[in-house]
Amino acid sequence: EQAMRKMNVSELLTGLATGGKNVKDMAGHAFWKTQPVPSFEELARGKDKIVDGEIKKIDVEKVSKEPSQMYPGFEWVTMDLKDEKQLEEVYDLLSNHYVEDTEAMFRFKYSPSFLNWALKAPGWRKEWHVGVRATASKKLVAFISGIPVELRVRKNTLHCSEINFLCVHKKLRSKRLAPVLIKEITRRCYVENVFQAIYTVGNLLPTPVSTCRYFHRPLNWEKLWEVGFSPLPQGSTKQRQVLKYKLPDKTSTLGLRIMEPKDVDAALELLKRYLERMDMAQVFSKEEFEHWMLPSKEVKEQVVWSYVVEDPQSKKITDFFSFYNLESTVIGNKKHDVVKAAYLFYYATEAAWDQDKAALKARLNKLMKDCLILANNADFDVFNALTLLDNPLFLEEQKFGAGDGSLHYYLYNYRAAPLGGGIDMRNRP
Ligand code: MYA
Repeated sequence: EQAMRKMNVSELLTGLATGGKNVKDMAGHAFWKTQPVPSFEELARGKDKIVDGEIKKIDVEKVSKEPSQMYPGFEWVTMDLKDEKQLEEVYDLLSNHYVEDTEAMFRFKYSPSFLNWALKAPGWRKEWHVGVRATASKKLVAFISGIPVELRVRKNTLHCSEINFLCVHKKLRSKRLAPVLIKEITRRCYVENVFQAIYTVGNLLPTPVSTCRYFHRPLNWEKLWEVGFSPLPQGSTKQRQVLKYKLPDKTSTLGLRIMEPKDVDAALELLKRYLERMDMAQVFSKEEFEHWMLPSKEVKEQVVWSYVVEDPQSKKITDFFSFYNLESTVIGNKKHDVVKAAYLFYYATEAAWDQDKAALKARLNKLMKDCLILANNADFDVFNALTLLDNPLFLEEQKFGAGDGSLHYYLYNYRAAPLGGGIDMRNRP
């Protein structure tokens, strides 16, 4: 009965069953129960009773100026990611020890170019790139990072940090190092007068403000089948599956082209208006928009792809979409080393203001079909998207299939009634 009650709470929270995985009550979370995050129980009492706002007032004077004690044999280090060697160390740690699927078939492989992009967003501070080294060998064994982000949650805009890339070497797992890293990055945020954070985790912890599900659209079905990602449905054949996912070579939207620096103002304006419809969204400055959407010319491998639609008559930018490149290592497969995945990033369309929802749906389907074609032509194997923004309007029609994974969205030191009206937050890892 206890388990049932917990299931109901998480279902209530997320609208999704957790399948009994990772379900513990607050008392079972020795670390999280000490942190300024809402408890499951609080939510179970009724979301109508929740008033959005800060959980704990932080007195910066009382925040320690020094890092907390580290376990014997290990030491804190602030990583300097401008130094290519140190960037490479973070890359090595993550490519061997970062997130895997539950069956350990795939592991995220963030390229150094990707890490540069994700960790050096405008306003980044090196103090928020926190590492742990083994004192004797100086080997990097753990990492956690933050970048600054302006986040609107309903009507309130928060100066947040976005916490990501928490990773502990496999040999040091289950030794309570993660809470030490989390407390240290928290301290480093507090001393900079940042008292809230956003983060996403695949596991259920106390307590998500929203939960999204992963959807996958095969591009190279045969390879996905060979690596064990896509099953062959009963009664189908390989040829039929390949045919099902076949895409044309050419896009069909009139005026669709690669986004250029001259489009930034118009595309940002469009995105800002579009995101106003969401309950939670990043508030982009121009500099941030350029950073996140315009591919850097300096990097070895391209990380982000952005396109606009320029109306041939009016010359107005009517639509915009983007996706990013994140490979996964295929663990122990003879034929393939990596799966090349494109992740849908931000998009916006004038059709969002059409009174008629069907018009939005039709427009998004047209745009996303072209987006899939472009990703396919860029040699991606699979196209991933979450159930956020207006994605549910095109996932099925564009032949996405529901994945096993969910992504929970969390706020630190901020209480908010569960978000139903759409969220923007990009597909963080
Ligand atoms: S999500 C990606 C996380 N990384 C991975 O999954 C990579 C592979 N796994 C690992 O490297 C380790 O398993 C990690 C845990 C490091 C994840 N978020 O040290 P432990 C809690 C939050 O014995 P380990 C991302 O990067 C766990 O519930 N808490 O465990 C966003 C337990 O606490 P409690 C987590 O397995 C990160 C305790 O830690 C996570 O050796 C956002 C166990 O510690 C997790 N992903 O190491 C972090 N995993 O007993 C929060 C486990 O209470 C940021 N735990 O249940 C909060 C905001 C901070 C800034 C605030 C500023 C104002």
